[in-house]
Amino acid sequence: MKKSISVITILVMVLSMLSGAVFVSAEEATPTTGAEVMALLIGSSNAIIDDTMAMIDPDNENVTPIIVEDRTLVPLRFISESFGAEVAWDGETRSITLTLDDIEVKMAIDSNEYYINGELNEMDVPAQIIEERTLIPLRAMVESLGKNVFWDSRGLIIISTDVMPEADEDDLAAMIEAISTGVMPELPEPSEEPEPSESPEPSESPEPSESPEPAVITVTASKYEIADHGTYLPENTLDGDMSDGSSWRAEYEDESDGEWIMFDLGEVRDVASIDIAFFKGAERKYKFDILVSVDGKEFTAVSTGITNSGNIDGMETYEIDEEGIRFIKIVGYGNDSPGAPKWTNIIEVELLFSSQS
Ligand SMILES: [Ca+2]
Repeated sequence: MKKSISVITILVMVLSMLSGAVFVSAEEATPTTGAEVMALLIGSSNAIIDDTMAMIDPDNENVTPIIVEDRTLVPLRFISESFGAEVAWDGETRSITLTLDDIEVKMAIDSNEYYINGELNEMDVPAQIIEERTLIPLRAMVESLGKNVFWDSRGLIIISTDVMPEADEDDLAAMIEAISTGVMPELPEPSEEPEPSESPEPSESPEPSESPEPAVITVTASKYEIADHGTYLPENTLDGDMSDGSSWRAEYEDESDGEWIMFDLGEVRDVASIDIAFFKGAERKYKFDILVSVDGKEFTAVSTGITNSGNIDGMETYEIDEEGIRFIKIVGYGNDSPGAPKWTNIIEVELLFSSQS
């Protein structure tokens, strides 16, 4: 079955929308392996990274960008790591070293001074710890990373590797709404290449009526891992790549509370089942729930406390059999391996629809 993945990233959205906006253009952007663009909102614990919704701190919804002394402060580690930077903390001197490509930035808590490659710079307000996280002024953040920034008076902040053109008021409002609610906006389906009609033998292989082409599926998660060895984004579960590194993974920190990944079908559909391939599925049994929702707010449990077989590397099918749903959420509670018991690690997911809906 052909994959239908949301290829409209927020980057595209941003590129097509910003106009007449206020810009601070930092130094020429440096290429990185991290995100291209991020959107944040003052007072919100959500952030959009490329086309994925994430929480700044999944354990603490009080970690948000805030205004202090008329200056916007933003969470240093979350933003830095999302853009591929490394952040080192020295507890003794309460200082931070941020490394991105050939940039090295040094700063200290409660100090207004910071150094970009040894050159002294000054922040309007000092780096400070709030809710156990380091926050620094937005301008110092983007200048440290060599990024561009856009903001508006409603508290929307967009940090981008590329310079951002043209803004549309409706799109800005949609982004603010998305970050406020934690639900990605519905985006139009990208214009697809027409199916090749070259085949000399027509209707040789009729499409199974079981799986009509879905609308754009978008995926979000409670959290995900960015590490030196890989970036385990939720959209890795929809990329058709079954290799180990192409997975979403998240570690939960509280027994009572799993980590989730959620698929938004973009429209209400009848869902027959979901195929899930777990990392090391032939060795590990992962415990998880499957929930569904019409509106993305009220969820109904389809299965709770189930596991994969623990002896199959590859897709296994789980019944859903729900009509008229739009959101499918998998909540993971880790697995039975002694080495990494708190991790949920999903390589690939495929949804099967029961009828044209
Ligand atoms: Ca994958």
